[in-house]
Amino acid sequence: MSRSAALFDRAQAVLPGGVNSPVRAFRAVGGTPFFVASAAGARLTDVDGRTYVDYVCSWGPLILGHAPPAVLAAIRDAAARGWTYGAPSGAEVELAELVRRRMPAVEMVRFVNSGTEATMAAVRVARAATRRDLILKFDGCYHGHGDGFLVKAGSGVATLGLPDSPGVPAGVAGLTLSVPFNDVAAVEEVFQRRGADLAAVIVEPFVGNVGFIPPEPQFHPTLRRLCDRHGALLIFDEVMTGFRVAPGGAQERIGIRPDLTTLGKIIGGGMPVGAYGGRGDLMRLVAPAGPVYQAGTLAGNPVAMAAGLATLAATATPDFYEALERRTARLVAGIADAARRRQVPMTVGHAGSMWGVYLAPGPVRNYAEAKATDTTLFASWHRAALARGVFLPPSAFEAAFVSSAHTDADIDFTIEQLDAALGEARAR
Ligand code: KE4
Repeated sequence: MSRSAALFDRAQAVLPGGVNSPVRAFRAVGGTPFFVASAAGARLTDVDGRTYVDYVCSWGPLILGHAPPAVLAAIRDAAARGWTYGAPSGAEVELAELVRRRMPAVEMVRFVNSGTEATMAAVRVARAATRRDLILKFDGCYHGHGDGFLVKAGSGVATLGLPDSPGVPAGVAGLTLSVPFNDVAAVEEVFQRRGADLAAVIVEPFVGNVGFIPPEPQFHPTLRRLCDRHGALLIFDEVMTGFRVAPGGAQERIGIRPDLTTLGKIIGGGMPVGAYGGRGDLMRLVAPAGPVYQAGTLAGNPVAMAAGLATLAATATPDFYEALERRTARLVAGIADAARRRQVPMTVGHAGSMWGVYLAPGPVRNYAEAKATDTTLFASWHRAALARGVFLPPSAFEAAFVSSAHTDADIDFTIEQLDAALGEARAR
């Protein structure tokens, strides 16, 4: 028995499903999840000594790869001065000012400890500001595990095929409407019927929780126009896309100014950080400036702030993003070429260094179309790729990432191994 298998046996006795986040359990792709011993750069090493080129990148935070020296030094330096004060520190102000410089629509920001907290708080602000209760989300989009978001959610909920989630009161789920992503007509219909009751629309600008689905050109401008017309607020959930798809996130890439933005992942560089922010008039509603309550013991802690500052400092130039996008484009093109040569129907896409692959002719424009892709072949391909030292997200309903630690040689190796793995998967 491998060390990973032995650890997984022990883990299942004390951790639900043996993991601390469902998608890590490999339920959608089969097999036993590997347990990590260490990670550096673009690679993970498991407890059995196997090494993998990593395209999960901790589900998005690690745009610089694992344990980048500059971020490690910043964490060490901050920790040596104490790692939580329960009182304000300068690093929180510096990171907030940096976020505002990179995302001007975020005039004011509050740090929390996860993307889930950020989206929960952002919706609370929107409901307080509009005095309305309804929110509109999109099928397959995942905004964390807050009760109101577990309605036709993506990521692990989609991966495990859960009918949303038990434990969410009907009264709460009933305040969340959901229509297909990219479906302008469906959005117009909801606004026509319920526009006066809508507090906010919350959307993943590029969807990363049902695989990778880019927005169609008219989609976000329509959301912006309808929100303005009906007095609803537009929330861009940029937990995954923020500082990933462009220096200023998806809102810069798409050219839309949301009223509120939620962030996470990259702004903590792998330490637990989430954030919500946006228009000053809205954020001044948040306690203690205003009456909307939200709080957090470890929010803005100095080590997480230091890791976020060091990470964003290393991604501060357009050249950084251009080089990352070029490398991702080469990877994605190489995978698509392999599929074409093997006559395997495949749809690939990327925005910046966020990318995804569906085993289907495509196009894949929404959750229903993503669900209709060949997830069985994907699972087989994932297993074959893993055996060849390439770690893809263990679900067809997740996006993958490239970091600045992935070299051209890593990309070449990956294309070669994924090509061979596709051949093996097809043959099964
Ligand atoms: P966290 O609470 O996991 O920090 O963030 C929730 C969240 C909110 N919004 C978006 C757009 C997100 O992608 C996420 C979390 N992403 C998933 C990956 N698909 C986290 C991975 C996991 O659940 O283990």
